[in-house]
Amino acid sequence: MYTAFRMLAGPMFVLSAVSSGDSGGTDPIGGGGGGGGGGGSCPANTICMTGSTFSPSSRTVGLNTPVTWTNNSSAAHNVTFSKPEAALAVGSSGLGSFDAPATSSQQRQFDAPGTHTFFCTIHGGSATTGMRGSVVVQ
Ligand SMILES: [Cu+2]
Repeated sequence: MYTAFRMLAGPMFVLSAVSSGDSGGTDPIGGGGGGGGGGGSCPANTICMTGSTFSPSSRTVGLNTPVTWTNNSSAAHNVTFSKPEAALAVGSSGLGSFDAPATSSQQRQFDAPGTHTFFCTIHGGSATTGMRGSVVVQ
């Protein structure tokens, strides 16, 4: 009995040594699990970035209504508009396309009705494929 116990303890020790060496270089990527809270509940008029998707991928808003893009992930994204000139500044913010570093937020608004397409070029997005979304302004 005693012997079997000691044999079990051996492999466990090796496993823990391997996994602790493994986590040496990484940041709190595990903390991204907290994004689970935002998974189904991105706030109103907001488009969240989780993993390599925009969620929800489409929002319908009124004219001149601020839309917020929030990067909840630990990866960098960008929001590149098909028509950057249509993505207008909100307050003192910038206008047009923008970079979205981890945990950042930015707002834009639109004064023309229609579908405004945007995508993330870092994750293979274009107007028709990859990481992309749209704001429908009416
Ligand atoms: Cu991206």
